[in-house]
Amino acid sequence: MKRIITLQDISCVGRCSITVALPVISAMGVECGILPTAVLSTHTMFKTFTCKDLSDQIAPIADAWEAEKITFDGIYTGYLASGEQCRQVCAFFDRFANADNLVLVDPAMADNGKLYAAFDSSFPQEMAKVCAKADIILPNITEACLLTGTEYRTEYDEAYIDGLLCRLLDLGCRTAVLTGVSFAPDKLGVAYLDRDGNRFSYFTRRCPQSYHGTGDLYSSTVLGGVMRGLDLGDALALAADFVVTCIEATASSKESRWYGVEFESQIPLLCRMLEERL
Ligand code: PXL
Repeated sequence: MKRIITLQDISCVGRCSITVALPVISAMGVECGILPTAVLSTHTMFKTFTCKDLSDQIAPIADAWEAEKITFDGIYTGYLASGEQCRQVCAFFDRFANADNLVLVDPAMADNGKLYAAFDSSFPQEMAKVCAKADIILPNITEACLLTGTEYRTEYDEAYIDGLLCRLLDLGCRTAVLTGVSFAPDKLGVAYLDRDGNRFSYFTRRCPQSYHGTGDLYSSTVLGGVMRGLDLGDALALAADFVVTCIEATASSKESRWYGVEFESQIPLLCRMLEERL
């Protein structure tokens, strides 16, 4: 069985980061170790929240793993709480990333044209250094603009998306995947470009609802799929289909909550979708 390590926060309530990655990746048949980089009461979209930054724990935990000769088939990062934490994560990559494993970075820091409230304007350049060390990065369009100093647009054409993908590769990563791409009002999807010039895109129907944590659900499912041996395009498509299913389940649930997507009820379906594609 493949083993990955995910470095991101624990938001105790609200279905994002580790509380999504751990159940989803485990259900996909991949061992999911965690390195909690911060503990928050909820994610930062709530009016009131606490945050204990655990950046100073990353190096000693890495020391212990190195002493125990623990290795990982994948390293996956999501929301990082500070610029200092980005530097600690880069140092972690330098110790644990190698030619035989995969580094996937979801630079979760912004959406809808805006940086999340907890960050200042210097944060994207620290996250860009984390992206530089990745095999695969998965920004949305807002994050891609902040990472590359590109003007954010809500109306765009294929040339704009292509320009963003090229600039993301210039950061240093091997494959850039843009999420939340749309060229038609009723379709939403992803597009990627890699260093060898390979391109791929995949679109699903657009759901009118939007829930927090769908980006984390998407990245976790992509990583699970790739670790199970799907090629990247198949993993991106599987994850897109799964997220749409979860959004629809959330929208039709009586307990539908704005802060998180109801993925739990859909886990058996995810397992079937994965098995069909293996
Ligand atoms: O879903 C991304 C995310 C993860 N973790 C925390 C967040 C957010 C988005 O706001 O605040 C703490």
